[in-house]
Amino acid sequence: MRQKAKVEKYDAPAGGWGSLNALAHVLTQEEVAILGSEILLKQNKPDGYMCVSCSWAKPAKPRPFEFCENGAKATAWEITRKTVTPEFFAQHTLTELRTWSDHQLEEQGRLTMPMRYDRASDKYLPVDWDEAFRHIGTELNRLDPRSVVMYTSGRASLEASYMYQLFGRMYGTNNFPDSSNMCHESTSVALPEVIGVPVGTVLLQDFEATDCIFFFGHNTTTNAPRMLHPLQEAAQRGVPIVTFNPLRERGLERFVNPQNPVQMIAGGTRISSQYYQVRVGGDAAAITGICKWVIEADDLARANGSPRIVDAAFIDQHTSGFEEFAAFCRTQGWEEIERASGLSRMALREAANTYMAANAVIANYGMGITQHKHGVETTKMIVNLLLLRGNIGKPGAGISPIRGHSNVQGQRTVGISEKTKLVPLDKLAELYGFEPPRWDGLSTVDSCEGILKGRVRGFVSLGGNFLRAVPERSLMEPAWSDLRLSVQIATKLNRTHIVPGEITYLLPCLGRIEIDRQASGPQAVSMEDSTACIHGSRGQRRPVAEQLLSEPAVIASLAKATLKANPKIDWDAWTADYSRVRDAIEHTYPDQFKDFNTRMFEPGGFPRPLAARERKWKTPSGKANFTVPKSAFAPPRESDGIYELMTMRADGQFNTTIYTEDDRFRGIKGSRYVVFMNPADMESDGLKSGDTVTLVTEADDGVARSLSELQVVPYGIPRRSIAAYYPECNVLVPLWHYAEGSKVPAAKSIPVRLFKDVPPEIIDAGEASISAL
Ligand SMILES: Nc1nc2c(c(=O)[nH]1)N[C@H]1C(S)=C(S)[C@@H](COP(=O)(O)OP(=O)(O)OC[C@H]3O[C@@H](n4cnc5c(=O)[nH]c(N)nc54)[C@H](O)[C@@H]3O)O[C@H]1N2
Ligand SMILES: Nc1nc2c(c(=O)[nH]1)N[C@H]1C(S)=C(S)[C@@H](COP(=O)(O)OP(=O)(O)OC[C@H]3O[C@@H](n4cnc5c(=O)[nH]c(N)nc54)[C@H](O)[C@@H]3O)O[C@H]1N2
Ligand SMILES: [Mo]
Repeated sequence: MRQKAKVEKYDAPAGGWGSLNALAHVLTQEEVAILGSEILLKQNKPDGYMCVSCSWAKPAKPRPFEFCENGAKATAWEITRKTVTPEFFAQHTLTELRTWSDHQLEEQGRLTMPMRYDRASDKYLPVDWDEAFRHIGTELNRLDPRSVVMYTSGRASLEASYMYQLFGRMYGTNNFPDSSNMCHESTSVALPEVIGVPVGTVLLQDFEATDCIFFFGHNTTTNAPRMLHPLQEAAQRGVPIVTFNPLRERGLERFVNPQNPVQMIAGGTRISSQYYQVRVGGDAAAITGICKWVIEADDLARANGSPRIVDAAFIDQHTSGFEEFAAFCRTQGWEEIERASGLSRMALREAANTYMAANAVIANYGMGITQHKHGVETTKMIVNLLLLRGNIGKPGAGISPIRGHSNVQGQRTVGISEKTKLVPLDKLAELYGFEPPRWDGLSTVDSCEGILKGRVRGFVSLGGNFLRAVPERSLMEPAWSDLRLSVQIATKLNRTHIVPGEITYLLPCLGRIEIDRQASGPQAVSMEDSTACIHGSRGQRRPVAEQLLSEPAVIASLAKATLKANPKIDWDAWTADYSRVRDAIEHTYPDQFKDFNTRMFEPGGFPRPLAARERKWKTPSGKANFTVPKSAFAPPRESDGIYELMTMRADGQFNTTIYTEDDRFRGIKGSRYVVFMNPADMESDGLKSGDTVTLVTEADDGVARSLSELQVVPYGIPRRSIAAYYPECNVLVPLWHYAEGSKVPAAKSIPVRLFKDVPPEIIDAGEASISAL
């Protein structure tokens, strides 16, 4: 039996005292005293370290405390003094550890020694670093580089990422999937086609100049809390904030800055001025409705000879495809739009009026847009909306994908990509005198498929928790054990580490907050935030264990152990002094990283040049492109008993890292095994609050996917939409259920059926096959 969750209505604003209490809880748990210590004062400051939690921009003039509750939690989690030692591994077999929860595993503290899996005892045994590198190098050389995957989670620095991709390409592979493949890849595919850049165009100062903010599918309260500051400032100036989200997310309603005593007493600021509970997956339809109102108003203005509503000069000079898009909007029926979006035409008209009244509009979005079957098209719909009134490439306006991990955007910038067209292969060939592979590598979904089919034989992971983050858990875990080689470079113990392949190494590394001392002295690293600004970061804390190596040092050693010597690369010199790696990055990307070493500590970071910010469109047409969606209108499947399940994060987690079992702002305490449901749906299914149900994925591919004992929580969510937590629900996601064009798993709308009494044969079919491993 699972522990029951306590469900309480959360009425307080986001931030405020609750924030400080929740933080104090994690700090006590991690046995670190960081409140009031120097360490948090250094977070996100030009002379400090860049937070390891989210990727939100860091202002040039930081607040005295430029951190949030969740950033502080992430810091405490990383610099905890709890450690996992060889004695710990001597006490526990991996079979035993596989019965532990994600929280229990990471809670043990920081990894301290390189370890190798020993099949005879089913335990990890300590190993010498040199011996580990030598053995891994030998094994890599036995494998076909095409069968080896080199995964990156989004935390590694620009320096580590650049070295990693270079190592991999010299070894002979382009198999560089990363966490972005499960995250904003829909953005990276959509934006180049329509505006000619793969990333967002806004800068922090645009939030000061904007007069309207649209917000789609992001839980800012929990996942980018520092962003609530610019939003709050905008709201205080009277800027309308128009939010589309199936759930009423607390911080998008009211926010109190916990560091401001006056606000703590006054009860905070409203954030959203208009809040639309769109149906899960209904954004493309909602945006079509808004655009339809804009086009109709513009048609009327044209007929009357009044000033145009759309920015006709911008559209003429800068865009293509407007007429086709306008015709598409005119022909869409209101009934279909209402059904698909779950919003009334009058609600959409209200949103359109707010949009039309503004001169400079920013559109933000997160996983609620990208992790859908039509995530790429819906991203393009957001661009259509902005283009109508010239809202790209002018102050106070632009598109703002809110990225996930703290350097996930930057890794793609410096060559972590499975797509060869995104990597300057000729340049790498010229600089380092080798012939890089020219074939496209495997994305995350492709890698999973390769593992399932036995084509992938080796897996090297620079951070992350691949097995827990990917779909199709019940098939992936058993298949993973067939890998010949698994190499995990990590800070904390997680599920992926305890499902061994034939040869398995667990290599512990420094975290970003730790002082990274090399031959030339303490090193700095750098990252790129969500607004494409590059920041330097210096570790502040003494490393938790002596044997830890930095990520660049681990990568350099692996490269030396695997590759033939190359006179054009001195891996030792790069490890000794990371500024040389930055020089190499600058040589590879001279336009993007001009004077990298001298600019990396500029307050606020230095912005990479982005053509779209200057209204230069590096698209095939040379214009910004309006596009007509081909398939974005999925009608709700109301009649056949199917629910659309979205999987999302709670306040007490960072991805697969579970700090606590609570989700404070949604009023959940003590268990993550809950499912949020519309009370009317509960009634029609004969369910009461607190009943437990089983979810079974609707698919006829012969794979049993189910998760049972989920506690029903009545919640304000559109009918036929339900919500539950990632990663627990990953057992329900079919591998083939992904965004068209980007292959981002469609984790936000999984078709499921819901059972109160479950036939015994399907009870936890998914989990059963995992424990049978
Ligand atoms: N503290 C903390 N910070 C984090 C993370 C973390 O786990 N914890 N993770 C980091 C990472 S890697 C990422 S990618 C980001 C993720 O940050 P988010 O993008 O906020 O991701 P989710 O928690 O999955 O929440 C998705 C949001 O979209 C809404 N949503 C779901 N479906 C739809 C839909 O169809 N339409 C609309 N309009 N909305 C929808 C949900 O209600 C929810 O508010 O956060 C990053 N920051
Ligand atoms: N169903 C469903 N699935 C999802 C999502 C969803 O919303 N729903 N979201 C997707 C998204 S957006 C993402 S980004 C992925 C996340 O997937 P990943 O990025 O693979 O997972 P994380 O949980 O962030 O990885 C946590 C682990 O990283 C390691 N780590 C932490 N810091 C460091 C470091 O500095 N160096 C190294 N080497 N290791 C470190 C620790 O060992 C920790 O256990 O999950 C995806 N999966
Ligand atoms: Mo992410």
